[in-house]
Amino acid sequence: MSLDIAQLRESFQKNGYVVVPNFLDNDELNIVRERLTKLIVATHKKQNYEHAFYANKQDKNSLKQLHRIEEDDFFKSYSASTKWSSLASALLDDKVEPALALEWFNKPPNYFHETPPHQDNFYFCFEPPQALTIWLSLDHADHQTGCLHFIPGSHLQGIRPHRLSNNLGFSQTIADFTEEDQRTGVAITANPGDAVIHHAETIHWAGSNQTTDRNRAALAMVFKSNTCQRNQQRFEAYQQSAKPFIQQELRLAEVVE
Ligand SMILES: O=C(O)CCC(=O)C(=O)O
Repeated sequence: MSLDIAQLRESFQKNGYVVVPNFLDNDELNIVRERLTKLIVATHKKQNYEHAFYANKQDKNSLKQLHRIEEDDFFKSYSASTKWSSLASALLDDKVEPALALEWFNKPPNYFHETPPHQDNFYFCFEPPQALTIWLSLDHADHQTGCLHFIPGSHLQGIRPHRLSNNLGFSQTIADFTEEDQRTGVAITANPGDAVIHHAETIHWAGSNQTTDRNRAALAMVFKSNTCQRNQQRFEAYQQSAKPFIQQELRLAEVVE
């Protein structure tokens, strides 16, 4: 596949997101899916694994998020593949470190979980904010299953105030999010194999999955440029603010048990 990198970079830098259709061909996509399926089956067997988020602990089909995927041997080497880092590097126009984190985001059918509006760098605390996420669509992400929405250019406006969210798996949401923000969001539908990339300060969210029979899964990889560092003070403040949420999340898990 040949990519017009200059055009992708221009669009990413202007809007704070860009889509690369068919970034993975079917063969590669199937390998990633098979490996994820194995990892998910192994996860179901673990008791109270803290990096797995079930909408309902009694229902393994309700798994909505899996963090620390990079700890799996296959994904550790897969995430070091230059296919991903060269795309990240081209868009940030800088050298990047290997992927920092891999997460599986799912919206299982019959659970109506939204992704609240947020900016990733509120959690990452990178300065300067030279970081992005490549979100590889594993299913059809559309208006029914809950596709991502981005506010174009919001990555150039700084970090908005965030507050605790009541949403399992996403501890924070933008505190002063308005209807106008909602209206400005651009919905990004995606097919399996498409890469949807967003800057760490782009405001984004996703609706809930309204279907009864379709998953909306994606594999997300986070990259940062070599030149940016985590601001430890900000990061500790964020962790402090997220503490009540973790307790709340445990309570939520008790309710659904
Ligand atoms: O998949 C989703 O619904 C959320 C993804 C997200 O927030 C992210 O990749 O930063």
